[in-house]
Amino acid sequence: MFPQQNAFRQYFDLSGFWDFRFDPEDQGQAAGWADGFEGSQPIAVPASWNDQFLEDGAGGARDNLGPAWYQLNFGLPWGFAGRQLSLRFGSVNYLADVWLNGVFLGRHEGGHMAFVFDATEHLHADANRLVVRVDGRLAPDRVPPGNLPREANEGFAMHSYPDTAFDFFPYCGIQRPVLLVATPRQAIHDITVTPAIDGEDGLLRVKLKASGDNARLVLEGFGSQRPARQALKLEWEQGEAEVRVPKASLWSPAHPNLYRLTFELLSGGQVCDAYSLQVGIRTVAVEGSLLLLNGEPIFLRGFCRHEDFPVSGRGYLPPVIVRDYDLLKWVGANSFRTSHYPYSEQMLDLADRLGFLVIDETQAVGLFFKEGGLERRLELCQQFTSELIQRDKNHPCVIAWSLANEPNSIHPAAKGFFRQLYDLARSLDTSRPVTVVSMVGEAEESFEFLDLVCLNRYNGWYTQSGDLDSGVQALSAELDALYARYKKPVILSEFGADALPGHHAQPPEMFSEEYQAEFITRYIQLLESKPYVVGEHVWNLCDFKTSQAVFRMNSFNYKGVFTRDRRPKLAAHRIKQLWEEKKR
Ligand code: BDP
Repeated sequence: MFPQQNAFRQYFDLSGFWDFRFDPEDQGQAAGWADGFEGSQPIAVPASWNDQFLEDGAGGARDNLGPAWYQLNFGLPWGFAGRQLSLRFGSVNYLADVWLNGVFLGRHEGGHMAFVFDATEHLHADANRLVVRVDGRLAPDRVPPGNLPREANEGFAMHSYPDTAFDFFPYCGIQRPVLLVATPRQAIHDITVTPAIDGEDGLLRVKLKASGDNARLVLEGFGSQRPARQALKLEWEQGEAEVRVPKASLWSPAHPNLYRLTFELLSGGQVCDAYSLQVGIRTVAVEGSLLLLNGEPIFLRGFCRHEDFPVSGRGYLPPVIVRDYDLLKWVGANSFRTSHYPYSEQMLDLADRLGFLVIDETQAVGLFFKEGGLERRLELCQQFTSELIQRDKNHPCVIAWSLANEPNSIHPAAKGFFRQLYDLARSLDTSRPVTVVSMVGEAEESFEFLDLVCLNRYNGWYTQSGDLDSGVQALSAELDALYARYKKPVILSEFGADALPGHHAQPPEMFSEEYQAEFITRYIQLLESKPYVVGEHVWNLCDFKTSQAVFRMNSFNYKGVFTRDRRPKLAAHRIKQLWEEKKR
């Protein structure tokens, strides 16, 4: 549960300038840095470390993936003493070890995901020292993987420096805020709200875990309606209830109506904790070749993006989030996928408010199945899937879970691997479709059990290069075959072409703005002519940084329809026009 501020809860944001140093010999722990270290330089938190410094040691700071150490001294904020206290990290990439006042609090593996350590017994009233060792190195037994032996990637290996098995820069560090959190001793621990629709009414099925005697719910709706109250009985610290919302205002992209549902925990007849959620009443379902929102067919128009910006890297940057939503609105999008890792919780809160349909993806990108270590990769993917669903389950904006992007799943082991992940996702949430975003097409046998067919295609770019006619023709045939075989709704989850901003060619030619605009136009026209296609996500909203490689000029992927500093290319204007016409 994201921390809140109310009469019972408080949090303090530890963002700011911390002390930082690299640990090239990996001797920091032996040298006692966990208790505090010297020889540091200031660093901004949250942000990736890679683009904050020009130099550090022989390799330079940019390509130095750690280990590195962070340290912060702070006093306990007023009002925090006597509470349950914890430290919450929004995202540390990739591996974090955390010490508070010399005491080891724990380790978390995997970036892009929040994790919490209890700190109640270890915080001092006056001076505290928080130390974090961060290891962002690439390895075959990490997810996403890197530094793979050449044969591991079944021929798909991209050779780049740093050597990622994925196409974005492996930014590392403390990339989202670190919060010091105070909660009551008797508290609400977990809330699950699943919406349903019954005629004109909405239903909110609520599950609560809390350590009090009993609880009550307060639902606030629109303007004049009075808040509705309802009791919720707890047994063994768990309780369930169904809240009926008469004549509900449903949530949708056109009308992102949100209710406010407050949980009050009672102990000895007194309220001892409270937590409020913004909830949207909407349903998602797959029926035949259709994707339904609130029982009506819906078509996803939008993009994939990256958390990526100059200097801050993958760091949490609120103005860029606002700008990106403005770009999405301007161009007429209603949807995006969190390629290729979970985005910040704040990004999803805004998607709820602004009415975007989100395919929420784990960080399982670049998976391979040939080499050893599959068990470990499965364990990590299971952890990431559970963490994602636990974190994002209450967002109305999230309409599907994506378990992975472009696994090299022509290998026979892939199907069993994804069957296990699919079953896990389904056991945690039955209210949303589950998918894997594939590049292998018909050979992706997991499509037999996945709820949506998500395919990435670059015909006219990586294949049929420069020849859009043949590319689009081949795509059309492939989509038909895919639907004929699996009979499920299809989303073209990536398609796009690099365009160097300011480079023009008529007739259109690869890498020109005209070619990108033409490529996307032809794809959109094709996709919207196929009744079983339910979505189109252009790759990518903005240009973004990658590792160095011969196929990545300036270490950028230029498939953005906006530049990295968020200016439109020709394609953005073209898409805006196309999607405006569709809406009419
Ligand atoms: C797709 C990947 C994406 C890449 C894109 C590209 O899913 O991460 O950035 O290709 O090559 O295969 O531009």
